[in-house]
Amino acid sequence: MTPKVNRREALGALGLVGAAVTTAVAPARASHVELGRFARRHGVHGRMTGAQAAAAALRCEQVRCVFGVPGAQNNELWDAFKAYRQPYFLVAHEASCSVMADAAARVTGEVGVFCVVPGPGLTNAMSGIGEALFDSVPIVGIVTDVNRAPGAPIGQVHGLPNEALLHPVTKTVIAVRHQAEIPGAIFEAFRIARAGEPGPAAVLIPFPFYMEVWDYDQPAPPAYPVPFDEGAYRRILCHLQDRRRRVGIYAGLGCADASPSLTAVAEMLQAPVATSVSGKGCIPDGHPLAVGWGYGKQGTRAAETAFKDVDLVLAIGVRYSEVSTANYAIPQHDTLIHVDINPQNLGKNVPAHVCLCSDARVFLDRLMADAPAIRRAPCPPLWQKIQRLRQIDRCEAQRVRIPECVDPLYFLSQLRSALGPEELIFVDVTASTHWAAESIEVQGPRRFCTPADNQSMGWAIPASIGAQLVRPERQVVCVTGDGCFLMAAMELSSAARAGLPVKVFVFDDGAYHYMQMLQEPVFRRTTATEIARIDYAAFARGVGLGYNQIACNADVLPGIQRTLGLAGPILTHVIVNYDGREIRWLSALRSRYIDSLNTGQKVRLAARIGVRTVTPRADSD
Ligand SMILES: Cc1ncc(C[n+]2csc(CCOP(=O)(O)OP(=O)(O)O)c2C)c(N)n1
Ligand SMILES: [Mg+2]
Repeated sequence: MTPKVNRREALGALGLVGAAVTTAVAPARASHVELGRFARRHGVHGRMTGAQAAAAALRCEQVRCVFGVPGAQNNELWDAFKAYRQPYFLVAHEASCSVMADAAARVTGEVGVFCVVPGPGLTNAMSGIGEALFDSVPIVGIVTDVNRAPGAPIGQVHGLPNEALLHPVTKTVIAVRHQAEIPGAIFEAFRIARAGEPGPAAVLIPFPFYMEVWDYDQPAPPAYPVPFDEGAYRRILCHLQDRRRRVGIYAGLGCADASPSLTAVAEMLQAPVATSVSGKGCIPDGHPLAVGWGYGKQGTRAAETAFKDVDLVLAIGVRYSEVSTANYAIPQHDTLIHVDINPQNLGKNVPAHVCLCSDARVFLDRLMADAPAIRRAPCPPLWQKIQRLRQIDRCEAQRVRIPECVDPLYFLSQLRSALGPEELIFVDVTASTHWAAESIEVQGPRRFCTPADNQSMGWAIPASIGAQLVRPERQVVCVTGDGCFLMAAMELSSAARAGLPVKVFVFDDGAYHYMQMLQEPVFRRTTATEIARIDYAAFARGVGLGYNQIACNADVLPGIQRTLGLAGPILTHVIVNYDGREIRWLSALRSRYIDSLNTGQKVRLAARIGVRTVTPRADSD
C-alpha cells in the first residue's frame, strides 16, 4: 500500500533533506565565507549552496535588515540568513515589507531589501515597490520563484507569472537561470537600484537553486559611472554669468546626498531655495535662503512670494511630478535650467532652456569650482524678506483656526516643536499631508518621508516601523489618517513584538476627508467616504501598544509630550476636525482643474452643481 503523504509533510521532508545537504556541505565553509573573507576580497567566494550564496551576497552589501515573510519556497533562504547572521525582520503582511525596505533606504541612503515568496507574497508587496519606483528609492527584492525548469510540473503553488508582474514596477528584474548566477544577480540588482535615478530592482530565484551547490568566485562589481555633459554645463554657466538675473533653486530628493553642496551654491548665488515634497530638508529649513516647499500656489506662501522675484530657476534632482506641482500648476519663469540624473525627466513636465544629465552633487560641486565667474554679492534684504515671509507662514500654522476637537495644522506645528531636529517624521496620505509639507520644517535630508508620488494609503505605518528598526537612535513618529489606519494598522503588532518605540498619531475624523474635499465641491455630495469607527484604546491593548488620546487643542502640546515620554510603541488617537482652514495645495489643484476643462465640460459641471445645490440631498455617505 502506498503511504499517504500530505503536502505539509512533503514540504517538511524536503526541508529536512535541504538541511542535511546544507550541513553536509556547508559547516566548514560557512565560517569560511563569513565577513572576514568578504572584507578581503569583497565578493562571494567558496563552495556553498545557492541560498548561502544569496545570504553571503547580502552580507557583502552590508544590508542592515531584510524585511519579509518566509514560505515553503524560500525557507532555505531564511535559514541561510540566520546562519550568516544577516539581520531580518518578519512583517505581518508583505504589503509592509517593500515599504519597510523603502523607508530604511530613505532614512539611511542605503539600499533597502525585502524578501517574499512568489504569487501572493509578491503581489502583496507590489504597492510598496510601486512607491519606491515613483519616489526614486533604491530597494532590492529577493523574490523566490517556482520551479521554471523545462518540464517543471504545472499547477505549482504561487506559480503566478512573477517575472511579468515585476517588470512594470521595477528598473530591472534579473531572473536567475542557474545557481551559479545568484550572487552576481544580487550584486547587479544593487548596482542598478543605486544607478542613475534610484529605484527598485528584483532578483527572481527559482527555489530549486537554493539547495544546489556551486564553487563561487563572484567579486562585487564597482558602481556604474555617472554621466556628465560638459557642453550643457558650459551653457548653464553662460546663463548664470549674467549677474542681473536673480536665481531661484528648486531642489528635489536627488539633492539628498548633496545637502552641504546645495547650501553652499545657494549662498554663492544668493538664491532662495524651494524643495519638492521629497526634497524637504535638502537645505535646512532654518537657513536664511530656505523658503520651504514648492514655489507655486500649492506650496508655502514664502516660496510662492520669493519666487516671484526670480528670473532663472535652477531645478536640481527634481521631476516636477503631479503631486509636487498640484497637477503641474507651476509658475513659468524667463529661464529654467533642469539638472537631473535621469535624462527622461529633463524638460519633460516643464519646458527647460538647458538640460543637464548629472548627479546633483557632481553638478553643484562643479558650480562651486566655478564660483568666481557666477558668484552674487550677499543680499541681506533678501534674507530679511524670506525671514519675514516664513514668519507669516509659521504664525498661521501655530494659530488655532479650528476650535472644535483638534486643528490638524496646529497639531502638526506643535508636533514639530516638540521633536528634536534629528527625529524622523513619516506622514501618510491624508488631507493633512499638504499641511505637513507646508508647515513641518526639516533641518536636514532624509528626515521627512511621505509616499509622495504613488500616494499609497497606509504607507506611513509600516514605513515608520522599518525606519525605527534601522535608526534605533532616532525617535520615529508617524502621522496617519483613520482611513489609512484601517488599511495598515495590523502591522503595528510587529512594532509591539519587536518593542520598536515608534509613536503613531492617528487623525480620527471618521471619514476619508481627502476624498470629501475633492468630491463635495463638484458633486455637492460625498460617496463612499464615511468609514468604520473603531475603539483605538481596545486596538492598542489588543496588539500590545501603549495608548494615549488627544481630543482638544488645549491638550495638543501636553498630549504630544505625554506620548513622547512613554516608552515603547504608542498609538495616539487624535480627534480632529477639518472644517475651517484652507489647504493651499487643494485650492491650487481646484483652480488648475477648472482651467483644464473645456467649455462643454465647464457648462455640465456648473449645471450639476446648480441642480444639486437647489435639490435637497441627504444621500452623502
Ligand atoms: C491605496 C489607496 N487607495 C485609495 C486612495 C485614494 N485616497 C487618497 S486619500 C484617501 C482618504 C484618506 O483618508 P484618511 O486616512 O482618513 O485621511 P483624512 O483625509 O481623512 O485625513 C483616499 C481614499 C489612495 N491614495 N491609496
Ligand atoms: Mg480620516
